[in-house]
Amino acid sequence: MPTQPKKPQDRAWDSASVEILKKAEQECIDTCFTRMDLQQNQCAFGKNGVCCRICHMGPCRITKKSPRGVCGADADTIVARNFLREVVGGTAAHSDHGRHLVLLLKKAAEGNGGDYQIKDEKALRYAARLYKLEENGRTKEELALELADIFLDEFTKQEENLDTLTLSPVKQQNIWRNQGVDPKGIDRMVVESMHRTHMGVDHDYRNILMQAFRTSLADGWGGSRIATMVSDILFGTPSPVRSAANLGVLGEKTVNIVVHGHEPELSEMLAIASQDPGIIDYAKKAGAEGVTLAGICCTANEILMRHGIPIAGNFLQQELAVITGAVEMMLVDVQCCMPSLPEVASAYHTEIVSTTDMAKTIGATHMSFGVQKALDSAKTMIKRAIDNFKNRDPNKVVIPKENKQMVAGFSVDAIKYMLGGRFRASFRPLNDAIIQGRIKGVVGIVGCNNPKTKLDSYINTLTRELIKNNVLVLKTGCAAIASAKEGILTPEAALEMAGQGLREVCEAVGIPPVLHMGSCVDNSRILEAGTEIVLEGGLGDDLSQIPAVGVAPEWMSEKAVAIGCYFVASGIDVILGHPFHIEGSENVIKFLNEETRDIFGGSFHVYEDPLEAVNKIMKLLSEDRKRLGIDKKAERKLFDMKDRRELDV
Ligand code: XCC
Ligand code: SF4
Repeated sequence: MPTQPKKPQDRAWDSASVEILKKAEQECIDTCFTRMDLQQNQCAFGKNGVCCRICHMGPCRITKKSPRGVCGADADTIVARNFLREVVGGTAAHSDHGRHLVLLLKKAAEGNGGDYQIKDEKALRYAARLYKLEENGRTKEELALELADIFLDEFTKQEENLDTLTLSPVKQQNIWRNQGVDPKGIDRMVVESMHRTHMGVDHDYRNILMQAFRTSLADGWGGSRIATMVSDILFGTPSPVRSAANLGVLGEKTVNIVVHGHEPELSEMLAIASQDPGIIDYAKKAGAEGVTLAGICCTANEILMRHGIPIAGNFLQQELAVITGAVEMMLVDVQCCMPSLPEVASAYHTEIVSTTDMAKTIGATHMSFGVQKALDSAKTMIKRAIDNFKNRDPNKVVIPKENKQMVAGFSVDAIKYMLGGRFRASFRPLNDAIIQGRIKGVVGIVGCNNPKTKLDSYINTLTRELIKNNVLVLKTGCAAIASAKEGILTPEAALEMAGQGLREVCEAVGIPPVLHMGSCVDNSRILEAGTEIVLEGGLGDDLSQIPAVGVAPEWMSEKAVAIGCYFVASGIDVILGHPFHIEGSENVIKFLNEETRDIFGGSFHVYEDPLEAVNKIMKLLSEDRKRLGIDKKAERKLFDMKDRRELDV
């Protein structure tokens, strides 16, 4: 463990972050990076998952000398219970976000949505068809209302399976049913898991871990999938859009407003309000050239995907954005917003504003954001930020130059359209490219940053190597932002960095080798893309058979744990850049990293070195390809492959 504090250049990959970290040092501002130094030698019991504080006979810690807690729970039980509770946290966060959107959809359908309307009727009708609603002759409001009620039922169902599960390949559903992990209502899964981890209930680590997978499925193929669908219906399905990323997007002469968090309701309105001529006028009267709206984390990804609003940074840059001294207001909603923000902001003129009653922070201004007068609320907030412009201290301002161009907005619909054109939108060209071996496989790189390792370093090293090896990369969340800052979310990047096969495909289609698919909940888009590949045919009949791998390189949140679990439960191998807090139980490790393979067709793998991860990924993809019979030999006999599949079915 290092005893010396790290140098800024050892903490972050991009020069903009390094520059601001130096500024923070000079101005003696604490950040998560310096606080991480103070947290060295983090608690080994917590790290190994063997601390139990589920009841008040404890807290109990498992050691060689005391291998059982007071109640008799051993390391396996304690580690598994702690793990399940993490999955519950992640599932609850994603799904509650989904619920908020469904409630908004319902209001909009009933005519009580204030400034919110059903923006994307095509997405609505597509969803209605997926859920087998009678469409003919019905208005979009009627359809939306029925759909909203179906979605709400997904949360409250008691004994029936989630309808949303049926959006997955049929074989996947059979696997889940046979393994007893098909989730019932989303809320029930969360509650049941809390019950099962109460003192004295479920003690069999395997049984507990299977519940973790079941709960995670209620996230990926439930709450998250619903969140994505409803966002698209309310705010529009993303399509390719140009934008820019990194701290350099902040304006020297404009009022800078940064949105941070996850739920798109407010940021959508801010995106609209920030373009309002009255607002721009107001900013000019305050001596600014206009308003720059930018984002951090997934709220940013939501408005990037739909409006091309630039990205100021990913998770570990939230404090750095404030330290530029150039941000008039940072609006936070839920998830991933550090409680340190008001403290950091107190050294500058930045006002931190919390916007939802379920998430308040000491030191932040609280401005409840009301749905009924959403646009007015957004304008009020922006005006307040403009009023704060005069307090900016030019002596404290450093805006790094760095800001890279990107193309984002790759919903599944957009990918289909890019691949096949308007009249024959389809995944066929992608499947063919995979079968021919021009693309070796598809890898989803997702998740956060973590100050335990250098910001973006693992993500960027891994991504570069994969595209060089002809792997098409799908990205979401802060991992996608890392690539945006790296400048590889552009079609031009394909020319420079991708291997020959991938380059040919990207050039023909006009897409970047790394596709930004959205926010954390939009990992459901990756599942959807995988399903499209299966349905298109020729690459197996469930997700475990297609050459695909998931990676969470620098993950930190409970949501990432849930995401990892639903990927594995969907048959997709998942590489972690650092392990879960499960090291205290050999049995739990073995179950998650090996036994799940026989159950679902995919398991977890831990690789702390990104290049070792690349080797493992290429090996996994090539095993998948062999099993499909599309290794070298089969490449020359494309059509035999199709015949073989028909025989298989
Ligand atoms: Fe949060 Fe979604 Fe992680 Fe980024 S990636 S740190 S969870 S913002 Ni989803
Ligand atoms: Fe200790 Fe058992 Fe209570 Fe956990 S549940 S704190 S192991 S007595």
